[in-house]
Amino acid sequence: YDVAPDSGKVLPHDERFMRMALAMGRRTRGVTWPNPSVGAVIVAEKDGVPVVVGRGATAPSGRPHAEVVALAQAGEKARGATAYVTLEPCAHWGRTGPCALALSQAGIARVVIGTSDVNPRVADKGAMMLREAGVEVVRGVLGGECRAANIGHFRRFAEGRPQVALKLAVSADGFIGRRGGGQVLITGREVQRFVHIMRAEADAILVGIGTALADDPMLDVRLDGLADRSPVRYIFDSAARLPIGSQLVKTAGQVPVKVLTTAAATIERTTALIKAGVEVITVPADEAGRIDVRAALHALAHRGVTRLMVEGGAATAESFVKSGLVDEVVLSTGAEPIGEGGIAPLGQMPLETITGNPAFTRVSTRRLGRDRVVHYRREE
Ligand code: AOF
Ligand code: ZN
Repeated sequence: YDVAPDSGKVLPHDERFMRMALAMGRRTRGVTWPNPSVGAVIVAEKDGVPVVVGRGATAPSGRPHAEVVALAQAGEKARGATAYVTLEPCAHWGRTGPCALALSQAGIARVVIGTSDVNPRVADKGAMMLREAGVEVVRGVLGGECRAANIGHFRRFAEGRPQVALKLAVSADGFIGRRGGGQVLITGREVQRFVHIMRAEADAILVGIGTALADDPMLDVRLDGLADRSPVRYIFDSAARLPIGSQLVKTAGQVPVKVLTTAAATIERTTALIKAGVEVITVPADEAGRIDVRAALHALAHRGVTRLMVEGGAATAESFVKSGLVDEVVLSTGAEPIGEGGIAPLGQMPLETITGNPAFTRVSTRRLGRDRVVHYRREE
């Protein structure tokens, strides 16, 4: 098909409105999967000044698309206006017609696209459909940021796995807990808040059975204004040991719980979990009998997950780091030491596997209360 260069020229204010579109898309991050969370802004000229006449984000569950929401808001003002979209408008017939067609039919004269799509049904076809309708098209404005905003969507299509962020919380002396000590508070309230926002922006969250047994966690989002944003909960549980009486299983009716297990699990265990409303997914094991990380991630992507947050514990974090499939690490460090009996965060691997690894770049460092949070990203 036609991959001729786009016709349009970049204008000085294009970046400003693309930034606004990025902020719109972020509003529904974590709740649009399997779709990406796209942002769209429609800008009309009024007395020579650009004015925003419509804004939209991909709706929860993935439809309607961002462009449709923004066009509905703009109404007649869309005629002759410019649309800013973080991702190439779709070109396929889904539950509704293609967004590229909706834009041209609404009279949009110019479309500024952050990045081309990776979905083969859309890639380059959306831009082509617009050009064929006589719409001026510009691509690549804040392209890197727009790609990063939906990196999970790109990874799911290109690599068959979600984007993986590993969250680690260590004490001042580098431990995640104390042996036999139950749940130890490592970081303060500000970091907990930050973690709940991260959870809200993830499609799915994953912990190992060790953590599930030791802490009996809920893994939900408990923040004002962010209710209904809890990610789907996955457990690495090679022998399907998750107790039927656990918080996770008891709340499976509200927020889905999925157990990733291996052929080592007994039929009795898996049947009991299924009866309790848990989805049981059997994946291959590695030589040590542990869940094969790549196979597990493939199963998640197959179910639509684009952004996964891994919350430990040590064995699970070690498996993920060993697999080489961790894309981001969020490391929070508390103010107090644990001392005797401390549990290392990555099992047999030193934390320097991440913090001292040139493949991981420190993208931000912030202080939250008495704690420090460092965000690392693996170079592409
Ligand atoms: C857009 N605007 O807001 C989003 C788009 O299953 P469907 O029919 O909803 O299409 C999903 C595909 O559309 C998805 O894989 C991605 O390529 C694109 N997402 N496109 O024009 C949007 N979320
Ligand atoms: Zn669309």
